[in-house]
Amino acid sequence: MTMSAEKSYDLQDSGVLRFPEGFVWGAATAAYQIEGAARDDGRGPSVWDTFSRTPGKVHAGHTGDVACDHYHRYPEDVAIMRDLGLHSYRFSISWPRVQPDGSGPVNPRGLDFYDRLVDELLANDITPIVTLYHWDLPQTLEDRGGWTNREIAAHFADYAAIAHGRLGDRVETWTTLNEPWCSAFLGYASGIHAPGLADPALGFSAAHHLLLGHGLAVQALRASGAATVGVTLNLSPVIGDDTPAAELVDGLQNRIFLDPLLRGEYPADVVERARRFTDWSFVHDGDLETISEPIDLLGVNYYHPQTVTARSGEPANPVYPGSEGIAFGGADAPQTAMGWPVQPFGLTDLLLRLSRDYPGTPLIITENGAAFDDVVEDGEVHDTGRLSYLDGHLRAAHAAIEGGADLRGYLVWSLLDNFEWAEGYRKRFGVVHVDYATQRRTPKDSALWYSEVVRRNGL
Ligand code: IFM
Repeated sequence: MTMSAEKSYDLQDSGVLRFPEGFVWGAATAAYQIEGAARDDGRGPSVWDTFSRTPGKVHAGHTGDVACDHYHRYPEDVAIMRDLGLHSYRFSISWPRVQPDGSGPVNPRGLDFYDRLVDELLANDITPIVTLYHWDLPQTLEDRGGWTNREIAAHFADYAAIAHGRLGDRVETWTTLNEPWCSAFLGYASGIHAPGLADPALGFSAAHHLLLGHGLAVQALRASGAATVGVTLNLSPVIGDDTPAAELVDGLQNRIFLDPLLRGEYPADVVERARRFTDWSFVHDGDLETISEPIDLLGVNYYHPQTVTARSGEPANPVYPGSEGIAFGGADAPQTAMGWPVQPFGLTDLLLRLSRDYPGTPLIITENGAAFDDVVEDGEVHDTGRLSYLDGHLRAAHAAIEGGADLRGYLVWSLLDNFEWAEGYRKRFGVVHVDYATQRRTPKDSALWYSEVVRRNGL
């Protein structure tokens, strides 16, 4: 889908907006970003342990060794969510905590942690939503080729069954992957994320094996009796006056995952463009049927649209292999601390586009939020930038519901400030501030405001 830059919605109207009854409000996190306890209770090493120790890969050499120490402080974090009135909490399970080598022996002490966390959530009336994979691949599997090795897909399905076997009596909603685009194209095509490989061909093969792992995991979860199964994608509408450029980037960002998952086919234009890197021989007969196994829920992570302009001589953006001749950026909008434009209308357009082009799959916003340079003043954090970002995006989500999108919930990214991957701890996305020296948590103004939104089920 492409959009013209002029398109916008009236998001300024501050009349009362109510969300549908039963709308799910919550917050999201991920294991490596908050847990810490990297060597506790038999956890195996992950690619992010290795990558963060590789000089020059992560800002200031930060690692997830301690992070928010959530592994030990989870009761306090659950209490914060309870006090905010959140309905739901999306967290990820660390594969190397549960299966230190990614296949073979299970580590019961790792599963015990998630057992305790789920019980604590339920005791506080908070519904758990589990993500099975949020980027912390067991290093042993990476040593055998990681997501570029087809064998990993079956290992992932085994791990899904193990996790469901322990938690499935209390957890209803399961998502397989978080943002496979990042795993494939930041991890294997551009080297920005772990494992730090930079080869476009590997990016496409990793994308396919992630999708195959998802499909096999859906089958494994269904066989174990999982009630609701889905996947989370990071999707960005592409804005540009040059239609072919915008179409190409839309294919490389969005349709490369949406089409196989929800239509059982790779988009022809993406297949053609990628032929300069790969012959696609990693796609075997029957794979697309597995990948398009029906799902109950599509998780949408939205932060900002992509603005693109055709510009001859422009080298390819390594995260979009084959994108030479296209310049990225230049949106006329305020920016967050990540340098990302604040353009809430993109969320409305995205949700309506999903409803139109991929009908029949309920949607949930599994991440939306913003980093700002927050400071604690007299025990308070006046994060007006984040508050207005969230306000704008909730209005945008509401507009999409009014336009017919089947949106079931909204999970803010993130509950806590945390390890922002290659950016280390310098970018703060939390609605709750974390002082990493003391591990003190301070709900920001945005958290208190969000709590009111949840209470009123509206704005
Ligand atoms: O922190 C990340 C998260 O792990 C995945 N989605 C985007 C967030 C902000 O960059």
